[in-house]
Amino acid sequence: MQIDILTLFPQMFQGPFSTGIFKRAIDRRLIQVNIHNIRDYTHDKSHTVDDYAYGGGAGMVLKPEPIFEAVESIKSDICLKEGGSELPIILLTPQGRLFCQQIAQELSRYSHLILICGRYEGVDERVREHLVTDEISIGDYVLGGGELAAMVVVDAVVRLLPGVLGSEASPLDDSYTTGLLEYPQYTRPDVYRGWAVPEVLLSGNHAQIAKWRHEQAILRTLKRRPELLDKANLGLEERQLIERLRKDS
Ligand code: 6GU
Repeated sequence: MQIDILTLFPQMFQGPFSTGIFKRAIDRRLIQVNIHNIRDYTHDKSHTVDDYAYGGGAGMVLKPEPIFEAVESIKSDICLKEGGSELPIILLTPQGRLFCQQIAQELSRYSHLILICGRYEGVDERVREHLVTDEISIGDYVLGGGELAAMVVVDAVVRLLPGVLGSEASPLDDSYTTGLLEYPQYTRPDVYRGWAVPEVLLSGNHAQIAKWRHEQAILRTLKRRPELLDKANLGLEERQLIERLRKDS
């Protein structure tokens, strides 16, 4: 997958993309990440990227020209390489659709993504109307800019790509893929400060362990995020278990 990110702060991406699964995925050529400075697509002497809002009010608005030109330049490179495949152009903004695991899965199916990081008080509306194909928000709070949101989106998408995680960890078992929060995990020592690991996990009985973990996942989801259970993919037995747990509590 090729990911092009447009930003006014390219240096923000240096840390995350040079460590951990990103670095591994880049080194193994599973992803190619290009960071573009929007300022490089200005033509005036002072490299102006923003301007006052028409109609007045505090705060600057990102100008349309450098953003259009940056996207068009990236698009023409991509078209030369592989023709007319569908190319999402995503604006990161608090006004976008709320990011979730399902959107991560949807985005992981494309061979290219273009992400535009909004800044300041806003982006000229013509960028929204005539350039971007999608707008994403990562939650109901306001960040200084779309950069951290872009990193969140890229992290969630990249770990779904084949070969990015080691074979030992499957993204199919994740919370939010199963629709349930994860069960409690333990490692050695089996007793720490008098707190023992649940017996069943030491039993070697894999069927019992799987059953315990599944029940714990349901219990934890019921306690912490009950609204997830309505959407989770559960069978009759599991629904009955939930009903019993709900009555007991
Ligand atoms: Cl994508 N951008 C900004 N500036 N704030 C946000 C956000 C994005 N998602 C949640 N808050």
